[in-house]
Amino acid sequence: SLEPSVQQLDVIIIGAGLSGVCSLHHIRERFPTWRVKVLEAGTGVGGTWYFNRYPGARVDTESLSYQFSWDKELLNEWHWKDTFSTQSEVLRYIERVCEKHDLYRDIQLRTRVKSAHWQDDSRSWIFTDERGVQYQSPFFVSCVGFLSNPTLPRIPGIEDFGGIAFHTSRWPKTFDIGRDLSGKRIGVVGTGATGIQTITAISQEPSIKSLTVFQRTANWSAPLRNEEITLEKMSQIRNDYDSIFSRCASTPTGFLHKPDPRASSEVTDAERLAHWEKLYSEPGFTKWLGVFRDTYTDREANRAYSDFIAAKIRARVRDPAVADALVPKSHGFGMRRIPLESGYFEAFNQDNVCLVDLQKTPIERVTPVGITTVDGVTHELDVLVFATGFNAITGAFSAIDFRAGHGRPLLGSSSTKEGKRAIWPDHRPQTFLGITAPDMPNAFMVLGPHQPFGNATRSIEHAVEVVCGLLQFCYDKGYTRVEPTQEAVDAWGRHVVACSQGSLINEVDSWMTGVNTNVDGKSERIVARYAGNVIEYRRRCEECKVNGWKELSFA
Ligand code: NA7
Repeated sequence: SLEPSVQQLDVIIIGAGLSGVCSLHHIRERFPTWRVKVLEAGTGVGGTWYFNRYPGARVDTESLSYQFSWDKELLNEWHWKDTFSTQSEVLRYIERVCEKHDLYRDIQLRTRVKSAHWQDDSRSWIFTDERGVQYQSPFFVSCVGFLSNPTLPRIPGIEDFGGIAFHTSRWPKTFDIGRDLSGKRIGVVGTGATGIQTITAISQEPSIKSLTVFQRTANWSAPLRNEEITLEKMSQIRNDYDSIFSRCASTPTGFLHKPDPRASSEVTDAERLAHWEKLYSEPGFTKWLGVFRDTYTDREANRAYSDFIAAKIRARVRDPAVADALVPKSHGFGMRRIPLESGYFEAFNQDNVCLVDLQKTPIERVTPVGITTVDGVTHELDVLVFATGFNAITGAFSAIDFRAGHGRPLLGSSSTKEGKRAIWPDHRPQTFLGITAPDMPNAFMVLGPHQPFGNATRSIEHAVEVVCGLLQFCYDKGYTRVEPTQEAVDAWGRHVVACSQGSLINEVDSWMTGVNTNVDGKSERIVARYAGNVIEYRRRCEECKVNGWKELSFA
């Protein structure tokens, strides 16, 4: 039986990042009398933009297309200082949204949810936080983020390190690069998007003693080409917002960038080269997404473009052996999410920056004084930074103990746990539209597995619209229970897999294909995200709505 102190709500949202903030605003607008509450682990709002404070953290989607489109007043008021904003500016923006719409009154910070139990008789979820406080509500919107559960590498001796060590997404608020890294020997493990940003920023800090980069897999990376946005430019942009958002709605990934409709083989050598040079000279993801349409389906087309980018890398790095180690060999350009950089390759021309190629000399162990590699060399370090990524997509769900419909856990090994099969065995998601999951009644996900991630804010706004539509449908019809049919879940799963066929992106290990060597049960590639076209995804959501949500069962 429940303690009387259980807080009663109509909707509980977990997470106060862009997804949670957007959900709270829209649910509140639509159902003004409902009691809605956001539970957030951090001491502030912002999610990804609250936690990732490492030096160099910056959004590499154009800020203009990354902000919310629904607050016209704020669009007119906000001056983005850069084409690609720093973490602190994005965070200030999210805080401003919360202040402006009085969202803070329904956001409870410093509250980490530990468990979520579905109650069949009362048709509601009961959440328990770290302090043991309970919250009950019929509806639940998960806004836990798809890159929010950081993972440390499994390296022997990691706990023995005598200096300061932390994961990039737990960079201490008070740790100042100029003051606290001054005179220090710093090591960074990991060269994904985060590693590349932070390595560049740390290398450019004049007071550091040295920087050692531990690279397991070289990643393709290309120039961000950030620029300051002047007052004058900003007022032009403001007049253009309608076309900016409608352009995003017309591209396959929600970004401003569209693939070139031509195949690489349809153009002359000179035209091809001219197009690549143009892409390379432009800001943002254009060099990843503006490519010829067959770049990620045709190996030969991909190899040619990869060679073009490799030559650019080699031209920027003085030592040919270091340049060679920085050119990826394991995969072609764009098969993983492309980190964008601002002087990354030039960092390796500095005398105080050293690259350790873990393909040649793997790490043997961490010791109290640094990192020892298998060649017997000890790299002495004062500060060790792990830019080792996240238990992505399903990871944040695994931090909450779900007891869902029929008492099933959400995650777990494929073998049964106390006779209950996990809904997503071995992190293999089962969903309908990525918004609902079987045996998860009345639970909706924003940026959950099987959703398109692309330009995250564009995907968030759409998912929130779908969730609000579903809540409205239940409200209008008086339904108090909704979940997808197994048939719909199976059909959607087949569609998600079909969409990923033929794409080279799905043939490489990365967080996008569900692989993380530091997490049990994540050694095999799976299809965990919707790799199809955002336009098709929206069309399918709309079709379901128009047809009265036949794929869901209501009671
Ligand atoms: P990523 O892209 O997952 O990168 C993690 C990096 O850490 C990558 O270079 C890994 O090498 C490396 N790593 C992980 N474990 C180890 C161990 N045990 N030893 C050595 N190196 C290791 O995470 P990010 O935070 O950079 O970016 C995630 C997303 O956030 C990004 O795509 C943006 O969308 C925002 P590996 O390649 O696995 O060999």
